[in-house]
Parts: sequence; structure tokens; C-alpha cells
Amino acid sequence: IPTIFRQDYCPYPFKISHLNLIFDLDAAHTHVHSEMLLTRVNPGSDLLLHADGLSLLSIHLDGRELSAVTDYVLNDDGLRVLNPPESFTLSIVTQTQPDQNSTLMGLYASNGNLFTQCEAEGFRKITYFPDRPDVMTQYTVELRADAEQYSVLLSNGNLVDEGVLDDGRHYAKWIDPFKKPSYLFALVAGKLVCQEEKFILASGREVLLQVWVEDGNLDKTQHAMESLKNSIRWDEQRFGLELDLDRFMIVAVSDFNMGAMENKGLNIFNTKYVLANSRVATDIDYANIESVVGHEYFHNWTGNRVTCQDWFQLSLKEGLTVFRDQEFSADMIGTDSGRAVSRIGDVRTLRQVQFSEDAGPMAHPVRPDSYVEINNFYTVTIYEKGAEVVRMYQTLLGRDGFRKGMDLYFARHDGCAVTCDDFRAAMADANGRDLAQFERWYSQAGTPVVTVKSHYDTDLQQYTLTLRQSCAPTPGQTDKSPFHIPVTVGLLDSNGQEMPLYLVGESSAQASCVLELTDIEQSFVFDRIPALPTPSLLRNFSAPVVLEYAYSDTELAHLLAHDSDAFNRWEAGQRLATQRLMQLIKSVQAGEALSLDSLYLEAVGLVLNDENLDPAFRELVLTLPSEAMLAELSAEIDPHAIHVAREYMRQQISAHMHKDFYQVYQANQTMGVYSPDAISAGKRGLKNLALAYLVSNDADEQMISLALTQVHEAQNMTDRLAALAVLVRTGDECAIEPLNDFYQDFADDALVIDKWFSLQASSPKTDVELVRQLMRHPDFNLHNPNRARSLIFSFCHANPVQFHAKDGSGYAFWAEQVLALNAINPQVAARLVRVLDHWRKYQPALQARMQDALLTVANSVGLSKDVQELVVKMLK
Ligand code: B3K
Ligand code: ZN
Repeated sequence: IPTIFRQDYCPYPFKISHLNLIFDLDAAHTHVHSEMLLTRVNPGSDLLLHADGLSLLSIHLDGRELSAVTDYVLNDDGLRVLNPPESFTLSIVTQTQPDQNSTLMGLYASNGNLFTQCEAEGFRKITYFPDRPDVMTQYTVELRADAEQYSVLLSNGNLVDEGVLDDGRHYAKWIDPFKKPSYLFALVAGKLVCQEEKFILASGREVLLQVWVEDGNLDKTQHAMESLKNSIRWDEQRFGLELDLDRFMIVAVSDFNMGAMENKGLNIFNTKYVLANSRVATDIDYANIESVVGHEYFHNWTGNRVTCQDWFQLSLKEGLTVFRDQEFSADMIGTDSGRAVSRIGDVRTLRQVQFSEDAGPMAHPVRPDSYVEINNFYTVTIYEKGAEVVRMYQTLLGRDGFRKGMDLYFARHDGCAVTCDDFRAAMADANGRDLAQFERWYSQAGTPVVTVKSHYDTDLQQYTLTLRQSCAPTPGQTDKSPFHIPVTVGLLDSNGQEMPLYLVGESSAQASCVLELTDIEQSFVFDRIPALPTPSLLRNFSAPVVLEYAYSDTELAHLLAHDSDAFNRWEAGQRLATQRLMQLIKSVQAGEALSLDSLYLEAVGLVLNDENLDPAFRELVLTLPSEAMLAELSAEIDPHAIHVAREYMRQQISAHMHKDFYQVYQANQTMGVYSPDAISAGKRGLKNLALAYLVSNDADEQMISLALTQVHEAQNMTDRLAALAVLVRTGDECAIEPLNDFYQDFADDALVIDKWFSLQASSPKTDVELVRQLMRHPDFNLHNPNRARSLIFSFCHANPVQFHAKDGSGYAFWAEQVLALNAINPQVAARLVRVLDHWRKYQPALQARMQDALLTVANSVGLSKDVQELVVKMLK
């Protein structure tokens, strides 16, 4: 399988000013007529057009039919037109079969409607075209279809004409006024209904906003519409960026490979990120919808108006847009503690998933140097680490400096396909800063470790922090050069107050300051420090690094109680918990008696009972690091010991704070009409965390009936699902009836049935046999990615203790499912492959069984590029 290298980039030799597309749509056979106007812009070669599984019906150049012998060569992956003239029109007719397309790339059918997904390389499944992001073209699209079955016909841009054809079918013609790369093309055809609203932009211009869904779902579109309006306002206010079209559409589809897609003016969404009302969606669903709607909308500028030169620059649009959606979600909460809660959530994902990617066989830089299958590079490194890299510009340059950089970026590159270097240059030039070293964040993989040592000089009243950085080797990169790392710090006195910081040589004091670590080791000296402080390091997680400092328990308890940086308060609690959990894991392995000291319990008890603190924040502090996080921190992963240790600690917390949890449970009930706002959601989150602790394994009847009552009386999905989850986790009979009721109540709502599958699959009481049994349920369907994820992925990802069963039965199941999915949908299969990323870090006995499973997959015939690239890298 060929590898693509970043260094091999060559500009495309032709410019394509216009592309006219006519679609004769039908689920069985769709004909695509394409006409493009080409002009040579670079001397030399033949014209190369991409293709993937297309049937060519005809091809004409300036009206002359081309001959397969003398004029063109047809391959599996493309078409080569030999010796074309300098300027010409090429007309091509192709045929595709949407209802046979189970990959969900290109044109495909879902519940009888037709949709497209083109990013990254799906357009080549629709027609012959240079399917690369730096070829930007103006599109005119005419859709023709049966008027009843496909009553709604949508594409990018503005609707310019519609009507009835002679043969009784109808048509719609769309023109997108902005040139765009092929990956942003989209069409939708089907029986759909919409919620629509006119909206006035800051400039006074009126636009039409629509949310399209299948019939019967109009009671679930309001939140997506609100989120869209909030996104539009936010981008105007924070970045001065206005919606550039007269119409903006969101369409929900139930068969979708990922979350959503930012096609110009026609965003296509997984139903999971559109549909919500209080009966069917949880607080987390509501928050995710807001964030994904924001993300796709923000792409309109960061991705669409300015796009990527090649796919190696993917983080240029994804990292930046994730950063923007994170800031949007934080601003929507508004309060400082809300911002911290939102930041903690983002960092948790980063550490749990991205740090582990960066330490495994798939580690790659934010701007990779090579790939086999680009779909394998839509990763947490490109997205989440990419967002951290963008955030560091803001930390280094300040909010205003960052805004200046963004303004310059758009001034320079609007309408162009550019690189990560162009973005960095705009940030540097707009602020007169040298950001040359900052480039290493793009080119070097791996998570840097920053080790901090402190020294207090009583006589000089000086406090010195010495920072040292290192970064472990990653595949293909053995030696790393130092990164440019912003480390935000503060110092607390013994009362927990901020000490004014006077860096030596600076006259003004700050409460928090950004230390710029650029060498391997650097010392920073603070003057006028009257007594030994407690350092608060890496505030707000100012860089995506592991920070090591030999904190004592009392220092951590002090930070947890007093730090003005809410992120570091939480962090101190997590450090306390992690130290204990790692010790407990060792004790479990050694067969020793387990115990938990009171310092931890007292420290988190203060937070639990502090009613001045945001409930959402209290919930986060009382949530132990996940089993996945503990695995990531282990030198050799023992999933069973991790599970036992964490469950033990949960029980201890539960036993010691039973009364407090009960009180918190009662005090944080939300009454009245459901609202997904952060305060109400935070209360529900804390209340349901309290419930989960109350119903720990040895729960008494009274607590079980508390959960049962909540299941029966819940007025919203958040409360109902949380209580049901708690019951399912007991593995007792008490869960059977509520689970059945839940299924009956929501049998016709696919997204809720996904929750029903997922809840069972992720319960530590569910073994692989039960998962196999659930796969035989009439509602299970491997072709639907949401359903596959809800059962198979939930089991493999979210149920480590069962997935890693000692007999290897979980891994055998994994191999079977990877192969089954490989034949249907390679992208979804490849995601599942990644579950075994870290097989070499597990205990030897598990490792051997994982290797067997990996080899079973690797030695199978008919592997997709997607799956093959991964297993090869994992077995290397
Ligand atoms: N840009 C799309 C992702 C496309 C994934 C293709 N395998 C969604 C997003 O990041 O907004
Ligand atoms: Zn994106």
C-alpha cells in the first residue's frame, strides 16, 4: 500500500474556474453529468482526475468524444487525459449506486433519503475530479429527482431555480457563490421537514436558517437552532466574522461515520448532534449539540473561506476550529467557574485519549509527514492537541494579540488553501514576535514532560523555579529538540492568598505569570517572597505537557482548598486521588489489604460540602480519574487491578461520606421545566454523582429504591438515564424491569435505543457473552455506525474489565467485529482497531492474546487500506 509524503506536494497544473454538475438522482442508479472549465497554469503533464469505484458512461473534450485508446487511460483510482489543450471544457457522465454504498462516503442512502459525505476523499466516488483541497472551484449544481420520494433537494449556496421537468420529476438548481474544494461539496435529497427562522446579522443583513430532519422530529430541533444562532453571534463578537451566505442549513442523518460535516452552507450532521428534547436527550447531549453546531459553523471561516493546501495541514482547520468551539462553549456558560469546568472537561479528554495516542504506535505530529489512509488521521492529535497548540498562541500573545493574528490570517489568505506555517506566520507578524521555535509543536510528536524543582532562599527572600523539559521518542522520531512551552504559574502563601509575583528584572507585580520555557532547562527567580510559597504550576493547563513536581499531600490539600485557579484546584484533587489509586493498584497486585487515608477524604469532603462552589465543579472534584486514565499512567497495564482499586476507593468515599452524599442528593434536585443551562445541568450532574456513590456495590435496599424512584419519577432523560445506569451497574435483578420499561418507552427512537445498548455494554457486569446476545437483538444493526458504536465500541472502550477478560474472549470478539466492519465500512472498522493501540503496554499474558487477535486481523484477506495501515503500524 502506497504511502503519501508531505514533501511530495506539487501544485495542481490546471485551474478549474467552474464546475457544473447535474444529478439524475435515484437510490439504485444515479447519473452524474459534470462539465468543467480547465486552464493550464503550470507547464507539462497530462490531466489527472481522481476516481474511486466509478463507472464512466461518457467523456467529451470541447464537445468531441474521447477515445479510450488514444485520448485517455482509465485506472482503478483515476483517469488520465493525454495531452490536453491549454484551455478546454471537459464533460463527463458517470454512474453510481447509492443504495449499494455501505461506506457512507460519496453519495449514499439512509432511511430512503440520499446524502453525501466528501471529506476527505469522497468526491471521487461521485465524479472524476482533482479531489484535493487546493483545487478550488465555483460550483453550480442541478438536482433532478422523483418529486414525491425526494421532495426536498438541497445543495451548497443559494437556491436559484426550481420547477417541474417534462418527465414529471422535479429539479432544483443551486449556485455557491464561493469557490471551494471538492471536500466541501454536498447534496441532500429526500423526504425531510425543517424548522426555519429568519435571522438578522450584526450588519443588518437578513439570513435564513434551517434545520432539516426526518418527519416526526420537529419537536427536537429547537436546541440546534438556538445553538446555531448563538454561534453566529459569537463569531461576530469574538472574531468579527460574519455569515457570508443568505441561507445556512443543517441536515440531520442517522447513518453517519462521524459527528458532522461543515459543507459550505449545508452542514450535514449525525442525528446525535442535532435532535434533542428533555424526554430523549441528556444534559451532555445538549452540550455536545451546542459544541458541534458551533464547530461546524465556525468552519465556515476556519476551513472553508481559508482552507488547507493538503491534508497534512488538516490541523490548520481542525485544531483551530476545536479551539474556537471550546472557547464558544466556555463563553456560553459565562462564569469563571463555568469556564474552568469546561476547560477541565477538554483537558480530561486530551489526557485520556491524546496523551495515550502520543505514547503509542500511531503517535504522529500535529502536522504529519506521511500517511497511507488520510481518514486514519482524523485523530485526537490533529483535533485536540491541535487546539492546544492554537490555545498556546493565545496564552503567549494574549487575547488581543491572538485576535490581531487571526485578522491578519484572514486578510492574507481569504479564498486560499494554505499551511500551518502560514497561520504561525500571521500570529508572529501581527504581534512582532519570533515564533520560529514554536514550529516544533507541529513537527514533533510526543507529549513533553516538564519537571519542576523549587528553591527558597530565606535570606534573599527569593524563590526559584527550575523547569526542565524532555520528550520521549515516538515512531520515526528519536531525538526531540526543545519546545517553546508557556507555563503559567502563581504562588500561594500559607493562608491560600496569591503572592504578588516580581520576576527578577521586572518591576511590576502580577498574580499569575507566563514563564516561557524554550531551553532544555531554565530557572525563573521571583523577588520579594517573604515566606515559602506553594507553587500553582501550569495554571489552566497552559500547555499540553505532563507536569512533574514533588508535591506533598499537604501542599495539594492547600491548593485544592485555596487556589484561585479553579483548574489547578481540581488538578490538586486529581493528583491526590491518582497517587492513592496507583498505590492501591500495587496493593491489589501484591494481594495486600487495602486502605485509604483520611487526608484525601477530608480534603475532597470539604469541596463536596462547600455550597459556595459551583455544583459542576464539585462533581468534577469528586470524580476519580477513569480506568482509562489510570491505564495511561501505568507502566504495565493491569486492567483488573485498576478496576478493583478504583472500585475500592469509590466504596471508601461512599462509606465515609454517605450522609454528605445523601444531603447533596436532596439539595441539588432541579424543579420545574427542564432547562439544559450549565447551572441546572451542574446540579443534576452533582446529584447523580451522589446517587452513584450512594448505590455503590454493597448498596442497601433503601438506596436502591432511591434510584428506582428516580427512574420512575424522572422528568428528563438525564435523571432517568443516570438512575438506570446506577442500577445496571449493580448487576442485580433490580435493573431488569427498568431496562425493559426503558426499551418499551423509547422503542421507536433510535438515539435512545443507542443509549439502551450502550448502558448495558459499558456496565462492568456485562461480559462478552451478553454483548453477543445483544448483537442478536432485532434492533442491532452493524451497518448503522451509531448502533455499532453503542454496543461494540462501548464494550471495547468503556468496559475495560470485561473487554480485557483473561481468557482473551474480548479480543477474539474485537477481531471478529473489526473484520465484519471492514467489509461494510472501513472507516468505522479502523476506529475499532485503535482500541488495541496500546497492546504492548499490557501484562504479558494479555499482550500475547492481543497479539493473536491482531494477527488474526492482519492475516485476513480483503483488508481495507484503513485497517491495514493501522495493524501494520501496531505490529511493527
Ligand atoms: N471535517 C469533518 C470531519 C471529516 C472526517 C472525514 N473522515 C468534521 C469536522 O471536523 O468538523
Ligand atoms: Zn472540524
